[in-house]
Amino acid sequence: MLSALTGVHGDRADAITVAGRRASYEELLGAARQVAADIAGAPVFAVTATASLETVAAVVGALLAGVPCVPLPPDAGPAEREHILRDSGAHLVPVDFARRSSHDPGPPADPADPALILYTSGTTGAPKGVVLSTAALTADLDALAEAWQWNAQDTLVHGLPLFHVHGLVLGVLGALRTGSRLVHTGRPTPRAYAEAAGSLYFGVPTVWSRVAADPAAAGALSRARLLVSGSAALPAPVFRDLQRLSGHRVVERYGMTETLITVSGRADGEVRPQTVGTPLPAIRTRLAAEPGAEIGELQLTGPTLFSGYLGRPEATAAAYTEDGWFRTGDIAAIDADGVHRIVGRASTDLIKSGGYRIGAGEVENALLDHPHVSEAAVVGVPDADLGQKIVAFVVAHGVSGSELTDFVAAHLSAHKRPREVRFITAVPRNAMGKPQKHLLLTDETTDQTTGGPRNPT
Ligand code: MCA
Ligand code: AMP
Repeated sequence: MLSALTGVHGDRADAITVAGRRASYEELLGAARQVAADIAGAPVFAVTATASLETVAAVVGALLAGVPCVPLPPDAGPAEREHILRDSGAHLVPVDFARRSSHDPGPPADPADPALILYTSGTTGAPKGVVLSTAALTADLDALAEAWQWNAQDTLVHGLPLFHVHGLVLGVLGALRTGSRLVHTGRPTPRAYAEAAGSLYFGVPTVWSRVAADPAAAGALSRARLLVSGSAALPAPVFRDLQRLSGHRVVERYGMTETLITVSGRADGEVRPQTVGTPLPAIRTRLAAEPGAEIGELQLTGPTLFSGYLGRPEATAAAYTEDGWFRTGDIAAIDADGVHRIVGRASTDLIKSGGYRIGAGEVENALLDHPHVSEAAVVGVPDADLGQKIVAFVVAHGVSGSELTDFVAAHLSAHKRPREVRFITAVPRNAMGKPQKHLLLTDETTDQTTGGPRNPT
């Protein structure tokens, strides 16, 4: 994974820039060796995954020591944080980039061993730990490097969070694996993307939509080689605007925390809007479609798949078909030339907002922890900026919508907060008591659209 650290940029003072701080590979290796020494012998460790050089050193230290790393979202509230630490058994290890070691931590770990444990939401319950091996990570990064002609001549730019696959695996490990320079902009603002003057850019659709709304920033990206979008569907108007303003047809790729990136457009291929390209080498895909139907659940196999959900063999088994294919839960179509299109999700209880995957059940449970909330149903509503925005329907008295938003933001993490709270008199349910969420978006059940309750008590 780390062979490129001694490559062409081995002695560059600015091989890595994160949120304005620069480091050479030598400095990074020194800080990572110190982390490796600090965690040696531990079964697993956690790091507060701020957008910082410390997080990069922690992850490289994990690989050097062969100890899996759990990157903790920095704004995780007490409920989420305790869950992740308890579930993984990891202790938080502080990282100081100024502490460096020259001690070689020894031979690399077995590639089949866990390298990262990333927590991700399901439709119900608390997030599960997705165990990713070094072998899966390297298989994915090498396939992407080939598809995107990504190499040590590139400067990769992005500003994505360092506790998910997109920002951490592609955005950090990908740069280290290929030996490209990395500029992490701290936050993914259009201006920061424009100023970074990179050759290769990563973003979620919300980021691209904001870049497209800033013609000067989008125009500055015309000097780049390749723009890549993923984590959610890139809207066609954003694709068109970026082509007009930057000259680039943004390449889309598709993946999941559990599978890593499995399907992608290519730097040397034809790029069509609203398609995610073809399966990476060694990935096989199929659709579980009704006879005669052209769309169905996308299922896949290949070397980039996770090793399982940590401590949850039943959930892991349930994620696979009987004949061993991973069920993505995404509904797709495959064109005659093998180009894949993602057309939706099987479950409405997994929400994608700003590229973050958020389980409706987790937000509902957080709302129900509030003493004034008696019922809660959470849905994802189409939103021009975020793709979907979280809307919470609650039965509650004596509390305002913004108080509930703050409650969820503090309890879980800020990106899981409802962007809108609507007060209703009862959650519509079927005879079995199951919420009928599709009925919630009709006006009849809604007392009002935003803010506090109509009759606060
Ligand atoms: C606002 N804030 C609050 C509240 N309201 N904080 C606490 N309580 C509140 N009530 C704060 C936030 O903490 C944040 O602070 C600031 O306001 C802005 O809020 P935020 O929601 O973060 O901003 P946004 O502008 O809506 O974010 C858009 C975004 C973000 C930057 C695009 O959604 C993002 O980073 N998305 C990337 C998700 C991602 O990487 N997904 C990849 C998953 P402050 O500014 O201080 O932080 S991996 C994956 O999907 C697969 C493998 C794949 O295919 O890639
Ligand atoms: P996560 O586990 O956070 O990585 O989210 C994975 C989900 O993101 C997938 O199951 C898809 O629903 C969605 N996703 C990722 N990339 C794309 C894309 N290019 N187009 C549409 N959906 C995507």
